[in-house]
Formats: sequence, structure tokens, C-alpha cells
Amino acid sequence: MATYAIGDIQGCLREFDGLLEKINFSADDELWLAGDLINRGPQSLQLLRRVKALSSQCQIVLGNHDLHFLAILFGGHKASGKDTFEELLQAPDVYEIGHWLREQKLVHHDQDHILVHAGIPRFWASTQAFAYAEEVEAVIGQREGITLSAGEVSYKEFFAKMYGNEPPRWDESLNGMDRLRIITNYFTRMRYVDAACTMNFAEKGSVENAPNGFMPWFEQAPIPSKARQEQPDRSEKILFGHWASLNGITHSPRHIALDTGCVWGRTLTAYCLETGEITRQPAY
Ligand SMILES: [Mn+2]
Repeated sequence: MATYAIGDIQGCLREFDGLLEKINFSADDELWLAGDLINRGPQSLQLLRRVKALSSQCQIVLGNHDLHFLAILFGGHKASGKDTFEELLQAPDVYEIGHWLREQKLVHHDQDHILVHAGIPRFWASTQAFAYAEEVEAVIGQREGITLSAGEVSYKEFFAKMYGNEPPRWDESLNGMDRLRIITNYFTRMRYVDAACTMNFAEKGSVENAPNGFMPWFEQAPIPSKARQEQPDRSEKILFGHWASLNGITHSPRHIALDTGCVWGRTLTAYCLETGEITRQPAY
């Protein structure tokens, strides 16, 4: 039995199949998928059908592209010219797929590993991060037709109001949609942060191109605070995608970058949690 974490697939079904063949993926094995299963690539519908059929062997965290699809399906937003999932939106099973997708997580973990699409802010202890992820998961995964208490956000309202770069940084006193949006942005969109953990959404380039005053989220030192001093620094490895221009390199053994730009003609990467072995499938 082995567990493999796989980076951003983005509708590249042929490479996904090729990678599973390379790792000899069997009925005893498990996949941890780092999100952005769809969009930009050619076969988003077929990829989601394949992953859904494998879902008893998959742990899935949602990426910004997956949430974008859900925001179109449930939040009244329109696809943009760059989106490549029109076939998915027109499919007879699109709502079945969408409801299944919104039951997936933002953060998954075991004893030694954390899976997330973009990253975990350094000033959140792991247990805090898991609790914040659950706040959002409880909203987006709501059962249809449940009665909400006053002030509670429905999943449709979440997807309608999900977009935006505000608030710019975390504050424990945030509530409602502002709180849900910034938690979601940290887990699914973060790349560069400043010392106060304000996110920079404009820059997507390599580490050498960090904007002035910003650093990659995984290089930021933990911010000392009373809460932090009571928490030891994280011991888990963080497995993440989202940042193709890192090309798998973080210079930190505890931060495993899985997005190696398959949809941009590079490779799809699998990381074996038990052995640390990396397998790559070149784009066709
Ligand atoms: Mn992404």
C-alpha cells in the first residue's frame, strides 16, 4: 500500500493516466490530489468523472480553479475567455459532479503530512489551520435544503461572494463572508506574503522575482505571538500545488511543491508519502 500526492492536473487526463501507470497504481494505493483538477487543460469533464469514480481511493483538496467552476455553477458567475471547461458546464451530470466536488476539503492531513492547494500561513499552528479549513468546508459542503441560523452563510451565497482580494490580511475577529474569503484565499491562492502575511496576488513568477517586501509563504518566519509561543513550529511536511513557476523547488525538505506545470507542457508530478520518491510524467 502506498500513498501518492499528485499536483495540479488541470484537465490533463492522458498525463494523469500515464502517471498512474508509471507508479503502478493499484487498488490498495491512495491518491492525495492537490487541487486544480480542472481548467486550462483539455479534458476537465473526463478528468472529474475519472477522479469521482476513483474517489474511494482519493483525498482531494480544492484549488482556485475548482472553486471557480463551483462559483459558476452555484454562484451565478460567468466563465471567462480563458476557461476551458465549457463541455463540463454543458454535461448532463454537471450538477452531480458539482455537488460531489463541493463536499471535498480545503486541507487534508495525516500525522506527518498536510495537503493543501496553495499553502498554510506560517503564523497559523497546524491545528488552527485545520479548524479554519473546517469552517469553510462546513459552508461549501452544506447539505441542500438545511435551515441556516441568522447570519450563517449559505453555500450559494459563498460562491456568489467568493471572489476578491479583501480583506488583505488575517484578523481573528473577522467574521461572515470576509472571514471565509480570506481563509479560502490563504489556502487556495497564496504565493507571496509580507511580514504581516498580507498576500500579493499580482506576482506569479519564480522565487527570484519576489516583489519588494514580499517572500514566498513557505519562507516566512513564524510571527512571534503569545499563541505562537505555546505552539511548537510545525512538524508536518506540507504538500502543495498552485505555483507552477517553482517547478518543484522550494529548497526546504518540509515543503513539497507538486505543481510542475503539466498544463504548460512540462510534467505531472507524483510524490510518494512513504518513500519520498518523485515520479514525473511529461506532458504529451
Ligand atoms: Mn491554483
